Amino acid sequence: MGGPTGSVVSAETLRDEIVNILLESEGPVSGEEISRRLGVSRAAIWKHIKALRAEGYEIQSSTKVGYTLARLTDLLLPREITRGLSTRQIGRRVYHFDETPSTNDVAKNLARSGAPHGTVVVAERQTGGRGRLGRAWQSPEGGIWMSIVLRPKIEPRMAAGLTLALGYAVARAVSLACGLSAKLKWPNDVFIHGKKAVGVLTEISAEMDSVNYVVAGIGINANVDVSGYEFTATSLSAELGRRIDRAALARAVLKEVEDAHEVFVSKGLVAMISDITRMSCTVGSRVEVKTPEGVRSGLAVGIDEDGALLVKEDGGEVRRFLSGDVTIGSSQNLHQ
Ligand code: BT5
Repeated sequence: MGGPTGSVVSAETLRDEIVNILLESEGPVSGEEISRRLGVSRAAIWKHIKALRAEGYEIQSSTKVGYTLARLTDLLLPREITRGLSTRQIGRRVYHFDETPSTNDVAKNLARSGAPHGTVVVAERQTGGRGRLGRAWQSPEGGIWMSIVLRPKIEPRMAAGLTLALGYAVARAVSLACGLSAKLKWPNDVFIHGKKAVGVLTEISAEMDSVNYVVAGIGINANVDVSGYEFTATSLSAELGRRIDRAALARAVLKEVEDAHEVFVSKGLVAMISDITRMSCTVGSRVEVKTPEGVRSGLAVGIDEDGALLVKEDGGEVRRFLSGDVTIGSSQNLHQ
């Protein structure tokens, strides 16, 4: 679209600008004023207002006084995520879908074709949401289904540590943004009051000695009704008794992921272990760990510098697990 100055401005940018003008204004803004400030015709402004309404923005209009923004959209549109985002790189580029099979697949394709560190893919619904080991992940409307492309300069053997650092970042974001006591279940599930509210699927592409990219897939049951699920789960809205601001939580997650990624890459997991252990509901509990080699059980006594879970088996021997499926039994409260 060409403006009167001859510059070419995308429809997306114009809509961003219109939302900003309406947000900043204390009262209604006339079509004429928006048209003058953006250098496009009033007819074009009207067309963009209609498009914004279709995206879920509640914009009132009166022929005498102009336009008023009564309510922002509830969709996780890029402009809603990036407004007020305080990160340097993560979330500076956001791809939004109403529906896609899996945001991790989209992010992996983008990463393969050179998408920069911090690229984000988000969807309102996933039709083929994935968990680990081929398991399905329920992804109806109201959740945050998001994948982040990361390009850490690390060796592939550090992947388990990064997985744990990412889980910690998401748990911290949920705690800070929602005021909930979120716990990290090793390696990267987030539990609230003993039920799973968030799952993280970390997928890695690596050579022998370097990582090409990591896709961190984060699934948050934000405003989701989980009562019909045949497994035990919870959502943030169920825990809080109200709907949450998904864009604000998405921003908090991006910020915490950026911070955790930076600490991990520059100082290693060792700099985060005490914080991670404090947030863990696994350490201090009796656990069963399922691995391809079989099931082992014992008391989870700690997490080491590689991100491995340390389990003291009933025979007294301490084993380390770099991956595996953990079931938590009774807590022995070792934190005190
Ligand atoms: C996970 O797997 O917890 C990782 C989930 C990652 C989902 C995100 S959403 C964005 C991105 N795109 C994707 O396609 N995936 C990522 P896992 O630990 O394997 O847990 C899967 C198990 O959790 C299932 O077998 C169910 O028992 C349970 N489950 C499925 N959907 C759930 C949900 N919405 N909330 C809580 N539990 C769920």
